[in-house]
Amino acid sequence: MLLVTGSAHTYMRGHGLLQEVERRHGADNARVFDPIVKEWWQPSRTDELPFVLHRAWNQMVSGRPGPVLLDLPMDVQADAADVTIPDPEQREAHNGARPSAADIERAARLLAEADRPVIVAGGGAITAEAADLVTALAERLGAPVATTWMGKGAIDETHELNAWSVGDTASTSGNRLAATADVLIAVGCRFTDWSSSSWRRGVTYAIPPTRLIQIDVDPREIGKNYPVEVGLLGDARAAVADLLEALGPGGGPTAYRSTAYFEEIQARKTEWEDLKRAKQRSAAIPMTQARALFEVQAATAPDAIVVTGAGLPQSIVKQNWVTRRPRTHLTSGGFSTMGFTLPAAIGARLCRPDRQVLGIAGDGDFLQTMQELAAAAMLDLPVVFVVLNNSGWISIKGGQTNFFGRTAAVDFLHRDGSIYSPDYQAIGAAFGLRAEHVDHPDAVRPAVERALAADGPALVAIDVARELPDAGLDKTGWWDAPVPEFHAEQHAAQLAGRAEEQHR
Ligand SMILES: Cc1ncc(C[n+]2csc(CCOP(=O)(O)OP(=O)(O)O)c2C)c(N)n1
Ligand SMILES: [Mg+2]
Repeated sequence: MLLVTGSAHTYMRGHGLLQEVERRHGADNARVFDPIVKEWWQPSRTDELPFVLHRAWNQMVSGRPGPVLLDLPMDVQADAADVTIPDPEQREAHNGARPSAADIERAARLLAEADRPVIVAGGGAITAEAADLVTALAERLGAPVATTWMGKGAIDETHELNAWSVGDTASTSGNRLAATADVLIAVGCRFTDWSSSSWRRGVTYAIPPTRLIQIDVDPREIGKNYPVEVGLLGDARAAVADLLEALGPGGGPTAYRSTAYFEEIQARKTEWEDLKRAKQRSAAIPMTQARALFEVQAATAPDAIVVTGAGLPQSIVKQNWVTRRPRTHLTSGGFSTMGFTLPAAIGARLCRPDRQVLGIAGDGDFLQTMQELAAAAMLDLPVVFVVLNNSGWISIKGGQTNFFGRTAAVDFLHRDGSIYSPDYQAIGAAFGLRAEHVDHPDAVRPAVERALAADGPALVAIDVARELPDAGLDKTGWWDAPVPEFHAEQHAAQLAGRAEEQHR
């Protein structure tokens, strides 16, 4: 993303202009973005722009792609200049980096000798458009593919080698298979705490003894959290293509389906699918979020784009939504930002007007950016906003209960203790959306079908459970959150887990 912001006139910097941040340096607004952009520019002259723009473009799209910022002083915007526009052909990096042939050879040998290979696909596999090759590698090796939060969609989740996700709110199958792999090949993932169960040995991974082949385009990721046997620095698509070539022909369903390993993969998957079915098919009222999502998905096309931001909906979508294609599961991932869902869903539909787009938000997430409904209404944009209403920040309530044994300030309540909820159907209608309210699981699917058929912005507000266990999700791993000493039991459990972490 190229962000363009307006800035103080160059000849007035530091004087305290309207909206200028100038405590430590004049026209300093750009530094607010400094930690989250790849690079930023603040040209002082209009004729600098061609030079700055080709650098900004290159930085934005190359290596690990990311946001860049152009902070443009008002006079630089207003001035005219005679410039020569550079030829992009002469300025852009066209080919992604490729790992060395020697490293590819070593990695291929390791994989060919592996008894229990596992592929972990992260967001990098999707960004590099490597999903089809990741699947081909899985089929060549008979290796299950486990995905991180950002990697969901790197393999069709109905594929027999899909092992579901890794980490704390993920899957038992992904964790068990990844933790018992002899060779693990990571494709564009950072091994974050959430997807690695805070690196506790044997929960999601055990590296070592598992031997790690790590593909990443960013050198600072190689070996960052786990030691590598082979680090493959380069574009994920190029690296996986080279590995496939080095491995040569062979493998495929006829070879892997007859192995004991394949049988075990299927057994692990069945265990997980049985476990999650309890909440997914639950008849409880108010309904579980997993049941609500199961019904929502039943109403949508296989290539529908689903967007989530934070809280339980974000994790429950990760666990329950069956993602068939890359770039159809959009999540704020490990930043887990409330308020992400609505604007991101609007952006998704603007980019892909040919797709169904559903923004699935908790009531807390929804309340942070619900004014964006006005944008959807003004653009008459067919997006379905699903509000999973549990009258509170119930994910935080779950965390407080688990870690501290008590809760505080997480329920939306009146002063007399009764539950408070805005009328979300009325909010949708007030903004001009087609809006419905649903409180029975059987009513979800038809309501979403009607919302999709409306071919304009629509909202479906669904009452979901707010009491555990129906309100919660299936925890599958471990997360290290320090617990105060005065909660003796939880404190001891946390220290015991911490003693097993592998992240130095
Ligand atoms: C901007 C922002 N503020 C605070 C948080 C911390 N936080 C994470 S989930 C959550 C509650 C989310 O509530 P809701 O969207 O209603 O989902 P629920 O867990 O209740 O289903 C909070 C406060 C956050 N992730 N992002
Ligand atoms: Mg909520």
